[in-house]
Amino acid sequence: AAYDGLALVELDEDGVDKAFRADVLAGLAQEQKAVPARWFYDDAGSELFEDITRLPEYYPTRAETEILREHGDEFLDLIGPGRAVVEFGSGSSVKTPLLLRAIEPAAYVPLDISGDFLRAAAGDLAAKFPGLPVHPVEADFMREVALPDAVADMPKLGFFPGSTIGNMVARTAVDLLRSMRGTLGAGSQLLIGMDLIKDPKVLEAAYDDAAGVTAEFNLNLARRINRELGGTIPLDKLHHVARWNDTFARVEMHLEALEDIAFEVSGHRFAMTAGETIHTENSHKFSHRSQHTLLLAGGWTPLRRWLDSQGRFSLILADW
Ligand code: AVI
Repeated sequence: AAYDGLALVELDEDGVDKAFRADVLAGLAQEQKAVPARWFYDDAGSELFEDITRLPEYYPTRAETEILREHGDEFLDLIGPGRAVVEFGSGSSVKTPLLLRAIEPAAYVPLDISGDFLRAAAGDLAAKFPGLPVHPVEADFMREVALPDAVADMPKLGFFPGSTIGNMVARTAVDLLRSMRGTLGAGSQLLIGMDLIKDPKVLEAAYDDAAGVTAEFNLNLARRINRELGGTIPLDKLHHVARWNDTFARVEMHLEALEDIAFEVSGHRFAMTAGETIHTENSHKFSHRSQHTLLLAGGWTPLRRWLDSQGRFSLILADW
């Protein structure tokens, strides 16, 4: 499911999401205009992200699925049976079953801020694994979460696939890793997907596919602003850009103005000159060393790293 998540959704009298409005108005007032990537994932955005995961250029989902499919025996050796698997995000219909089948867990606890996604994913999973206790928790996993009493005495395995950690700047990523430690407790393990630095052409293609699905995903954010916040952003004057930022080791997505434009959002006026951008996403990529540094800074000791057969993506097991 889509990652959604720093704050609980709060609606005002008009049914407008206050946090969305606050983030957009503050972000568009900055010198480098920016909107946090978590706002991509309305229903249309979540469907477009599912389409992205099937694109020929977008290798991360296939690469990580291959790792999960190939190394089940080693997961069982290193993780062992009888753990409660706590998934940060409500789970993918392909990746989660591969892990659960490999390690024979005692329970499955999906955490997600979106109750709808969570219930759908938990229901699918329960149908696939009839004997497995499933305890969905509707919560913002960026903060420490109290897990259900039913899993209190079980050792935990946190599962955070997809390199979603890469969508955060280092400071936020470390905060999240530390709150995961608090959520999972002493003796827990973490299995986390992290994408690797590679040829910028391959990276830029993964975020700017020939079919234009990622461009649509990016533009959908402006469409959402217009629909939900009374915006007048001229969508046909914005163009999708994905570029490798070597200094920060990340692919950045932006919406670039093709000419000078002016628009309103929630009654506030904004202008962009031709070539100016709204920064909409960071997707950090890692070296083996930077993965270690980030995990250690977050309080996790790396135990083992697996790569896909083409060495594009990694899955790392770490412990407390
Ligand atoms: C969810 N996240 C890990 C994706 C990524 O690769 O950073 C989001 C995405 N943005 C554009 N394409 C995919």
